Amino acid sequence: MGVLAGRVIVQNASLAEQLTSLGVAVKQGNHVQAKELAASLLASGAAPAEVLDAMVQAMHEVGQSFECKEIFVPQMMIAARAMSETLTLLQPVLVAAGIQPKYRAVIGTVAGDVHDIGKNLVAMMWKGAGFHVVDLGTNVPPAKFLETAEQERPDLVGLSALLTTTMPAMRTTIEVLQPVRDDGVRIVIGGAPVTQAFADQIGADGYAPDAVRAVDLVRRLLDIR
Ligand code: B1M
Repeated sequence: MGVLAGRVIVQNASLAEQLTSLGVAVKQGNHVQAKELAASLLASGAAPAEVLDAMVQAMHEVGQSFECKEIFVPQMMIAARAMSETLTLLQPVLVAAGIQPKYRAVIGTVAGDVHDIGKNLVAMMWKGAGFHVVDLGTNVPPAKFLETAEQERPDLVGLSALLTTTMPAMRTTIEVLQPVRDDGVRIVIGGAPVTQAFADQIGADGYAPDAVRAVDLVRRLLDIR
């Protein structure tokens, strides 16, 4: 691997080296390079899960650098953009492994919160698991969740929150969703500050710590074998 005019050049690199370069590109917020590397990795047969893991790890490190005040919001934003744009390449590959949607889900990031990378991953994994997913985006008011759930009649609604200050919006959203819960809609929650204890406290039907376990969770909840 060499660096030419600020660009990471990967020639005859091993899979591990390419994955490392992808992580570096995400951390640097180099979305062009990140997409090129992810496309090349997928074309050379890398497992989509490995490509995803490299980016998730990179974002984790971005968070640590932010906590240590080594980087600030703008750098965090460009890293997030690099990851989000690269995820669009992975999405069809992950979804291709799925089957015709038999189950339906609505997902969104709760009111006051604009973090969407983890939520997008969960949505993508649910699609990959064969769900039809309606993604409401970020900063979603409780009434919007209810309106969509009434229209879509999903099997489940997923709520994501990344800020401790927006966790209370999960409780409010669950309360507002009571009419559809009475009809059997399950509510699952997740996000970095969320825990199983919090999910129990606010009466969610389930909690998953990550996107992979979010698939296991909904399969279990809906008794999908
Ligand atoms: Co923000 N931010 N951010 N941020 N940001 C965090 C969350 C923070 C922990 C950083 C830090 O201080 N270390 C901190 C929160 C502290 C706290 O609440 N205790 C923080 C802060 C403070 C803020 C601002 C307030 C900063 C400011 O403006 N001063 C601001 C808030 C804006 C708002 O929402 N109102 C803000 C803004 C931003 C950006 C816009 C710059 C950007 C978001 C861009 C975007 O999402 N499009 C951003 C980012 C990128 C982060 C970090 C660095 C990375 C988040 C991320 O994408 N992680 C984050 C630090 C960190 O998490 N270490 C941080 C990767 C992603 C794959 O993981 O989202 O956890 P995650 O998702 C996981 C699991 O949580 C789980 O599965 C996912 C995949 O495995 N999961 C679910 C998520 N949702 C789920 C739902 C489920 C199940 C599982 O079921 C439905």
